[in-house]
This record gives sequence, structure tokens and C-alpha cells, in this order.
Amino acid sequence: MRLSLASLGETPLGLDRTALTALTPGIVHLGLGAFARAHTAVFTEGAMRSSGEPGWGIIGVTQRSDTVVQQLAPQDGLFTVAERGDGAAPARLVSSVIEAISGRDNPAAVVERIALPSVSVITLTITEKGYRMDPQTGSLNLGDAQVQADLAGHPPQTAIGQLTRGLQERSRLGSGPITVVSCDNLPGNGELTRQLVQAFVAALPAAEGAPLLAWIATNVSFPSTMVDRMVPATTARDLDAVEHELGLRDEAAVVAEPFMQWVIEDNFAGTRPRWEDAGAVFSTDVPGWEAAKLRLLNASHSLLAYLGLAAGNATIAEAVSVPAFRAACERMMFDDVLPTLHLPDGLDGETYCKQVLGRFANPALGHTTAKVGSDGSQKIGLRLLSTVRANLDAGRPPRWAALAVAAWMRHVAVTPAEALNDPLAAELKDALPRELSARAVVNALLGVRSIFDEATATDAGFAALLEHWYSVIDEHGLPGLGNEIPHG
Ligand code: CS2
Repeated sequence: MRLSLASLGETPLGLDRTALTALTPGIVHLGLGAFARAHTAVFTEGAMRSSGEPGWGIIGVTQRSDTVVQQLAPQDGLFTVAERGDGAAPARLVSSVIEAISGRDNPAAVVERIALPSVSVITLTITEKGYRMDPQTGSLNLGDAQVQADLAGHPPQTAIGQLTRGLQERSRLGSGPITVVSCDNLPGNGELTRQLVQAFVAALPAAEGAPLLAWIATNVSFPSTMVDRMVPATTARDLDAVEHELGLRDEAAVVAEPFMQWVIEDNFAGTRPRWEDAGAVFSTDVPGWEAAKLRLLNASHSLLAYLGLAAGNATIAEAVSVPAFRAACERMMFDDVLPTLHLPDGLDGETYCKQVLGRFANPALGHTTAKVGSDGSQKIGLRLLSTVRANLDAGRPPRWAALAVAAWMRHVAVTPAEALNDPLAAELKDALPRELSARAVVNALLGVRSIFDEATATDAGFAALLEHWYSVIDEHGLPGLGNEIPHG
């Protein structure tokens, strides 16, 4: 039997039905993937339960496919979060998503929901590529065909288009102030989202854009946030395991590690859920938290993913159990990142790094190297190149961050085009030389300006490190790395 409001009584995981049906919409969430369900929806559920405020029901919007809508609609939006690993809590039912809409098939509904007077928060988990940023200018990619169509007034397909058209409708209807909360792994994600929305508005005809820009300036805020929880893609085996626990079939279940964290800048234009009641932390140093997480956790994650892919490790847990790979993460965090990072108050670098490696080692999570290694062109710059730059500026070789970049380069070079999961796959493959020697590949990929800026790309020391590591991986594989990386 399928999980739904009607079948709820059949599951041992009790939920109060009356409380569930009383929820009203307060949040529109763009990007209703597994991460949002295991993070944002859980915090919001917790906030509503502890504060007794039922007005923060989430209208979730999917981006490119309607799969999650198909999964959630027959279940009245209910789904399970199953924690995996040490300290895992029993599976919990989450009821905070009260409607799921396909943004691709029904963009008009998204615009209309954002304009609802009861909605005062928009949350976003649209992944790096969802922002349609031009990496060279750091602004909206106005050359993107879908961005152009959204600007021309077609039913908006991009997240920034849907968001901005929704704000426009809101201003037209006078529905009141609203806060846009980015929950993606990007430095200064709030400010970035504001700039992208402003760039969209600035590209509209002046008569339309100018009043909207003014309305946004006084009615919309864009706090930055740092989000953290490892959430792999749900597998068929996960769904079967959840069915076993629940006694009901849940096609929308997600699995996640027990750890979860949300650090939020307290800058809200209107009302907001009491997320702090569910464990979120309001901070004045979100950029500090974000930089630490991106450059320590996400950078090590990428390093393990590309080394693991080269060595045939299917999961991050397998990769981090290879002593040389674990040592490479430690060296990168301790030698390259920590000396160039200003840690936020309350974060101890050494403890954080140990905790991160412990979380990677969670054998029950099944977080794949393929998933973490996807979209490298969007992640390398944010996670690794800031560390590379900081070390070069300090006159130090970015030895270990270069290993991660070289491992990514090799992944790009040896993965067949159709299997390279990256929005820039075609551009990257086109850039590659015919002869895949270390020097030729490194030089060719350093020339991709949407990833490497001129100064970094032309740094001879950095190029030499990349070439060195590329050759070690390419010619000597795992034994070669073992010889090169000091490990106990
Ligand atoms: C991962 C992240 O897929 C990836 O690139 O590095 O999704 C990571 O699991 C999360 O940021 C952890 O909070």
C-alpha cells in the first residue's frame, strides 16, 4: 500500500493527521530534489511542530523533470527521511511539503504561488548550474537561450526567471515583502541571487524593469545561508528498505546522513519560520561558514570523488578508506586550506576536518563518487581555485588542491563524452587535444576561461603541479599516488 494521508494509520511512524491537514502555504521552494526534502523541508517541519505555527507549508517546485511531482502527488506530499550511519534516528515522516508543482510544465502556477500574500519566503536548492551564471562576469548568462526566452516573456523556465516573474506578479498584486533564501553551495549565495535577479530585471525593457527594480529594493531581502547534509540519490534498494520500515510504499523517500546544519544570515524582509527551534543557527558570519564548508568539506569531497573514480571506487566511503586518498584530503585541508582560511568564531579547524572525514567514511550512506564528481566545471572554481589562488598569492605551492584539479582534468579526459555528467561537457571535450598527454590536457583545460581565470591559468608553478599529478595518476595509478602521498 502506498504512503498517503489515507494510509497513514497503517504505519508505526505516527503523525498527527489533524496537524497535517491544517498546514497553509508560507514558503515556495524552487528545486525540490532529494537535498531539499532531507534538509530544508525537515527544518521547516521541525519549526512548525515546535512553534505550533501551521502557516509554513511548502509549495515545492521541481526544475527539469516532473519525477518528484509524480512521486509526491499520490502521497499527499508525504515522504520519509531515513537516516543512515552511526547515530541514525528512526525513519521520520515529513509533511511540510503541501503541494508539488512541475516548474517545467506549469511555470504560470509557480509565478502565481510566489505572489500569494501568505507566502513570505522563497527557498532555493537549484544546484550551481541552476543559477545560469556567466562564470567570467559572475553575472546572469544573458546568452543562455532559456534566459533569453524568459526575458522575452515566455512562461519562465529558469529558476531566476520564475523567481523574478513571481516577484513581478507580487509587486503588481501588492502581496507584500518577501525573502529569497538561497541554500546552494555557493559563496555569498544570497548576494549572488540578488545580483542575478537584478541582472534579469535590468535586461527587461526599461518601462517594465525600472519600477520592478525599485520594488525589489524595498520589499525583498536575500540573506546568505550555509547548508550541510550529505544526501545521496535514492536507490531502488533504499526504497525497499524504507518500505520494510514503514510498512507502506514511499516512492519519494530520501536517505541522508544523521548530521545536518543550517547557518542563516538574519536578514528577512517579512515573517519567517522559527527555524532556530529546529536547530538552525542565525549568524552574522555566514560567509565565514560558507567558505570553510566549501573549501574544506566540498573540496575534499571533490578530491575523493575524482581520485575514487580513477581508482574504480564506487562510493566516497570506499575512496576515503584508501590510506593515500585519506592522507591527500588531510594534507589538502591542513597544508593548503586552513592556513589560507579565516575561520568563523566557534569553528575549530582541526575538529571540523576530522569530523568531515568521519562523515565521508559513513559506509551506510552509499554516496557515489559519480554523483559528487558530476558538474565539475561548476564546482572546481568555487571549491578549489580559491585555495589555489590564496596559496599562489602567499608564495606557496597549492600542492594538494592541484592534485584535486588534476584528478578532475583526467576524469574529463578519459570519460567518454556521453558519460561526462557536466553542463559544459561538450565544451570541455572540444577543448581537449587529440593526443591526451599530461602536458597537452593540462594546457588545453587551463585554457577554458569559464573555469580558470587568466592569472591562475598562466601561473607556471600551478601548471607544473597539475602536469605532475596528472602524470602520476595517468601513468602509475593508485600505487603511484601511494608513493607520492605521505601516509601512515
Ligand atoms: C557534494 C555535496 O555532490 C556534491 O558535490 O560535495 O552535495 C555535499 O554532499 C553537500 O554539500 C554536503 O552538505
